[in-house]
Amino acid sequence: LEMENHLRQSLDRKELEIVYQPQVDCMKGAITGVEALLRWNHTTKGYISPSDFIPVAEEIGLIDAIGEWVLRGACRQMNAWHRQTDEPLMISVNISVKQLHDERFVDKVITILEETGLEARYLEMEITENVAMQDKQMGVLNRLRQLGISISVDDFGTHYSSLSYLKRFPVTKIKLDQSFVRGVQTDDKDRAMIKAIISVANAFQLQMIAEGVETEEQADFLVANGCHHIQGYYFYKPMKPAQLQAILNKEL
Ligand code: G
Ligand code: G
Ligand code: MN
Ligand code: NA
Repeated sequence: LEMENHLRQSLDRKELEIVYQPQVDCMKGAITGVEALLRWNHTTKGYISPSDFIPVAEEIGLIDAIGEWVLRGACRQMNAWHRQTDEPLMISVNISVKQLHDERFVDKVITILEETGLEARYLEMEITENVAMQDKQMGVLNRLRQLGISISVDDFGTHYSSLSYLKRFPVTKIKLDQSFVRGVQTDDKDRAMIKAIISVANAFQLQMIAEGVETEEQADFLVANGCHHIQGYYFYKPMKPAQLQAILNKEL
């Protein structure tokens, strides 16, 4: 209950913050996108992980407001970066399935794109497979796709019915969960799973990215097997905008 009350005030108190983690295309040797990741710097408790407070936000009906705040902030930041470079990066924003239940969601997204100036084709929404995803939410995803927004299945392979999802959903990308990547050097089954998921991505003509890549061996294995988009500490950790800005200034 205490967390609920604090969470309700976190937006007004400016305790929420967005950090950005680059996504690298190993073939190009360049950053091609960044994922926006929410952080809560609680006044007394310090840093609280989104894994802990997003479920609370969903439960108390605060996810729409928080999600909108993240989306607006991330789009605004990316549009600012776009004005400084010739090679525009993609911005990936995590969207809770609960947000898709809001019938005004698509209109809010359109408004945010207009307000921030970001073109829809540079926005990707990362959505985790979820039982709450029903036909109605698929309609929402289709409308987002029609606007030119990309849809990525986050944590792919860890939840239920992954394959039937891909058949039914208008997705553009699979995001390989870090639990598989962690086993690259030690677990035959994880290696087999990664290869299988890469085949699935190819068969469905979907883009693919691996997350949680921490070592050279993991990156090498992924690239050798056809997954060359990589996100993970091996390349970059999530960082504050100013720090990423400095990296982009050097790179681009
Ligand atoms: O960045 P970190 O590893 O702490 O994130 C933990 C979890 O929180 C991840 O599953 C991530 O998808 C989720 N998360 C991070 N930022 C957001 C956000 O802005 N919205 C939602 N819904 N989830 C987020
Ligand atoms: O579920 P989602 O993909 O949104 O979560 C991404 C989370 O993974 C982020 O919170 C980010 O902080 C974390 N992350 C990103 N790269 C790495 C990594 O290389 N190792 C670990 N352990 N976590 C990572
Ligand atoms: Mn994500
Ligand atoms: Na994930």
